[in-house]
Amino acid sequence: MSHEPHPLDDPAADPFEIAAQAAADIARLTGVERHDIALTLGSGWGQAADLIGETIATLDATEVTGFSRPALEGHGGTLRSILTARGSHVLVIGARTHFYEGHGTRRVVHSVRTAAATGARTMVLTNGAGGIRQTWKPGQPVLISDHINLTGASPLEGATFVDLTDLYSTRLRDVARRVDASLDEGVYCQFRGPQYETPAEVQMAKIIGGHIVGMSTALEAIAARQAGMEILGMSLITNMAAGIQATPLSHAEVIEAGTAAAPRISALLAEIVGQL
Ligand code: 8IG
Repeated sequence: MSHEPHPLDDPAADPFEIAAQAAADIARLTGVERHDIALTLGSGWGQAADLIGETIATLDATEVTGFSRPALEGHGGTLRSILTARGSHVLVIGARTHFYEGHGTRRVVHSVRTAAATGARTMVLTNGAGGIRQTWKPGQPVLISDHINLTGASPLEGATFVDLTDLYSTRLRDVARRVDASLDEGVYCQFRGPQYETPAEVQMAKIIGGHIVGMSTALEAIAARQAGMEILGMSLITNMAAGIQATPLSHAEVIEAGTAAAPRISALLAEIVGQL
């Protein structure tokens, strides 16, 4: 099957220029000149968009430069512009590209760079993930306090030395805990995937300081920091990581935990976004 060439696959292309074009597409198609907050919705978090505010426009991501169809298969693929009660413009990204799709980090972080180019200063990254902490239960949302990038990859190119201290903003985690004081937090380990970890890999992640295992957020957070955004990361623990629970992981179980938790965590996320 042949596809149109993807603009980000041209090594001579400037990914920030393509993100600027995408942001111009979004401004034109939504009629919203600038966005203030961007929100990427991962597994289980999808219903939050309906609760955040008034939807100004919904775009098919394929209408926006760089969000081409091949990168979107199975991922909904919409971008929504929402106006909150406080008057903030929120760009909701329902079109994540995962590193395991094999198209490289430029495509993985294009949505984040586009969000920054629309003007967003705050990036909220959500995901579904596995839990290492014994006390966590499937369906529980947790804050990301830091990450360990085990992908061996980076969205940064060349000698781009970006500081990652307080990557997952202490201030924004405090805002989230003002909405729900019971929110726990942990260190997110990004594996390449798409296979889930072996129990030995989960033990390794635990020993090196990880509490959450996932396949998406670390690379996106690095790009968001490079773009100067303040980041809030939240994981929905959809399953105990391999070997932490006695039974094998099943994708159906992951989906089921996400579906069951969706109304509660979506309301929580919408309330937090309303406070940002
Ligand atoms: I949902 O257990 C979900 N995503 N790496 N491990 C990794 N990613 C995940 C997991 C998990 N569950």
